[in-house]
Amino acid sequence: MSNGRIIVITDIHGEFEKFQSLLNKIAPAPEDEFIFLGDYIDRGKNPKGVIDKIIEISKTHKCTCLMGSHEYAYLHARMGEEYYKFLFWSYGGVETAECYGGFDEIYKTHGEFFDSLLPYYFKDKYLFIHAGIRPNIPFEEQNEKDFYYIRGDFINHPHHLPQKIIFGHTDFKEVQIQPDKICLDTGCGKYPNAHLTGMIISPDGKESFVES
Ligand SMILES: [Mn+2]
Repeated sequence: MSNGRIIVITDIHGEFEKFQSLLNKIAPAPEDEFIFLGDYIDRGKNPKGVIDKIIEISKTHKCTCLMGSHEYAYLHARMGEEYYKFLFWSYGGVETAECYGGFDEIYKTHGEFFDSLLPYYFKDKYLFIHAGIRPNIPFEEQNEKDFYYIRGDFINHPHHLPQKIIFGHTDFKEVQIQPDKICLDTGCGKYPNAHLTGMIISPDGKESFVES
């Protein structure tokens, strides 16, 4: 057991000020650890600042960074796949390319970060993942794309894994708390007045939420 808190943040979407404001409110202690659930980029104006900040945090804190649908789309767009090029440019990639000074510059600047992103993370009684899993299919047989893109099929059905799943990807006005899952995406990057919401798991297992 660690004596630090676990701080979970998802779907920052380039909103550097909201990210910084949330960090100020959380006031991380050296023993705290961070888990980021993906979607660092797209829509907001400063995705480069967001990723630079995460890299900075990772020098002083344990950080686990997961792949989001937007990073997955960027990496596949980069490999020339038309469908992902369409997704990238249709859902906020314009702002990201502008911030980095070009599409290729994103990878030139932060390729190492993109290549280090994990598909999911099991810890204690939790599974952390960007979008979810497909219910009623064993974990070993899951399709990786569902980890980044699934919505209603996951959200509206019990998943029957022993872990509680903490995820983002689908935005709601408030944090969605169900017995077997919690969605933390409160629309940051999508709506000007939306908060970025962080989840804190204290060493005694208590769950709480902080807004930017
Ligand atoms: Mn998102």
